[in-house]
Amino acid sequence: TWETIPNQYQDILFERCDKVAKITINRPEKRNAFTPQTVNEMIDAFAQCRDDETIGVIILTGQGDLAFCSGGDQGVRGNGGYVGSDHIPRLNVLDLQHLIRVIPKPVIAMVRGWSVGGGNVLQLVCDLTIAADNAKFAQSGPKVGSFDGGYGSGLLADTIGIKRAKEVWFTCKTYTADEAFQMGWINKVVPLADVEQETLDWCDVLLQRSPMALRLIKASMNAATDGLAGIQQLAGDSTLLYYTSDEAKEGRDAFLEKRKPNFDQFPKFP
Ligand code: 1HA
Repeated sequence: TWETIPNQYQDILFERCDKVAKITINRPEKRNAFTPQTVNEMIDAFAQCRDDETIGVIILTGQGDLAFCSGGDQGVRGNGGYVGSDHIPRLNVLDLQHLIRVIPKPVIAMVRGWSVGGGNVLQLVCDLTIAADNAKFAQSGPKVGSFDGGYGSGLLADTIGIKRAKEVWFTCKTYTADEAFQMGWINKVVPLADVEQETLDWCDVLLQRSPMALRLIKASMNAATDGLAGIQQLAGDSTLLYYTSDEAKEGRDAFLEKRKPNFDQFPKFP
């Protein structure tokens, strides 16, 4: 059973079940389209999950059976981006995509119904995707006057191949869950009624694995695609591990004690 994590969010639900957090876009009347506010709330919730040592896996999903997410809310699209109460046009979902890439815990998209446009890119940047058999996948940008040439294109090409990625974007056609599975776009398709249990079963498996190993595999697999920013993430993980070593502590302690560090005592592995 899910318990609500205390929050002031308006557009999302934020819940946990033991070590699993669930972030649910809660605008079903708009097929879970996002506004800058929705995105800011998701960024805040993901950041909380990142800091919370007791959370091991994060599920991203949409409220109801009809949609995971239909992308940017076209009703608040102004000139230059999506506009919130501060009247500033934003494409802040790009910040959320990046956060999902670098958060050092597995993120699983649980997809029911439509996964479209910027919503489908969110699904793509998640580490794993479990879909219900009613899921439908599409990029709609060239139909509605938009495109995502970042992760939405490059990571899609890495995921399903260049020819398929161009087909998806050029035609804007819709793919069934089974078709998406065949293309290597998603990890698993199950009957709608089983999708949450299936997702939780995957979470249970991941929670039995070494969190540091999962962290390093995620960073390693993202590094090439993300270029120097990806190397930064992976290198930051090396720094983290190095800081836990006696060798690194010797450097810090010698500085604080105003003496020369003695690094000779440490092994030089081949
Ligand atoms: O490309 C980007 C970006 C690129 C770079 C950087 C940032 C980006 C940020 C965002 C995006 C984008 O997301 S562009 C793509 C925007 N999304 C779409 O083009 C999908 C538009 N929606 C649909 O094609 C369809 O609604 C649907 C396939 C998701 C569902 O169809 P269905 O089941 O027939 O329902 P429908 O009647 O169309 O929709 C139900 C209600 O939800 C409608 O409102 P109502 O008439 O009841 O008042 C509908 O207008 C609303 N709705 C659905 N999607 C959106 C939406 N309202 C606003 N924005 C939506 N995206």
